[in-house]
Amino acid sequence: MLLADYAVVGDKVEYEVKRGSGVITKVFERENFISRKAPRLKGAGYRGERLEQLIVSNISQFVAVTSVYKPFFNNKVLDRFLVIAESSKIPVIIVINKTDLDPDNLIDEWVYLYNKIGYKVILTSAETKEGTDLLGEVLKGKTSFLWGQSGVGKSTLLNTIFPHLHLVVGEVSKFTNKGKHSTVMVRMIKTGDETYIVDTPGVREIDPYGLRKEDLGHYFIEFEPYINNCKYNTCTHNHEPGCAIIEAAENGEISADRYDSYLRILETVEEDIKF
Ligand SMILES: Nc1nc2c(ncn2[C@@H]2O[C@H](COP(=O)(O)OP(=O)(O)OP(=O)(O)O)[C@@H](O)[C@H]2O)c(=O)[nH]1
Ligand SMILES: [Mg+2]
Ligand SMILES: [Zn+2]
Repeated sequence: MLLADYAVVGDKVEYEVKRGSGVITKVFERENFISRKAPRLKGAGYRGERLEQLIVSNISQFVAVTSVYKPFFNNKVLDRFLVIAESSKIPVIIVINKTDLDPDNLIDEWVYLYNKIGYKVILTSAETKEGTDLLGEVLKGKTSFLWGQSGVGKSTLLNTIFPHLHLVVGEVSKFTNKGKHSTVMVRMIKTGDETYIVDTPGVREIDPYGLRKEDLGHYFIEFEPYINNCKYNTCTHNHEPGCAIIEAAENGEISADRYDSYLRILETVEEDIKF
């Protein structure tokens, strides 16, 4: 079920103002949009299919923000963001923030992997300002949507690049290493000529919406050259004999971490979506 009949940040709309209050009368067709499965309500039992939750529309790039530490870099979460971006056909770049907390550059292994697959990775530190000029350049002239877990530093990075913004930022818990959800709503802000940024609240749960299991492999972009070599054209690259993806994962051509992410997302697709 598509919950598309309400306006989201990024929509172009017509509205009427009557006695000081505005009413949206029309939402124009969206060039693109990002959505996910609506999170389960805390305490609510599992009840059938989860609805689609629209997050933002009409963006030119998706900036998946992560951090090396506080919270720890989580490749599984990042891979979910990448799947959402790919399935929405929106260009995505990866930001890994807080490099100041990684003196031994342990993150380089991941940077190498994502670069090899074909993603642009920008290493940043709002503390030392590493990479922030470069990120500023990448944002220029675009409408960029920043998404990531709470506490990775989305708002801090934006404040560093655009000091006049004064976005609220929050501490990361010493006990759990998790952010405290300082940003509470999705907001699009104009920061210059033709430059818009969308700051968002950190996400806890991130399940792509509306994927078919036989399509998921196409959203892992490095799987693409192998997919046609699978024996069955409905292959879900899970258990099927003659699967070229499984073979490539076994011989190291496809990273074991990425293949594992694939299997985990596949499980959630199978669990919820019934066509
Ligand atoms: N050491 C270090 N700390 C940082 C860096 N960037 C942000 N922080 C800190 O991380 C904490 C969380 O930053 P926020 O900007 O609020 O994170 P956010 O991603 O916007 O979090 P939500 O709004 O909750 O989603 C703050 O205490 C920041 O000072 C960095 O590059 N290095
Ligand atoms: Mg924030
Ligand atoms: Zn296969």
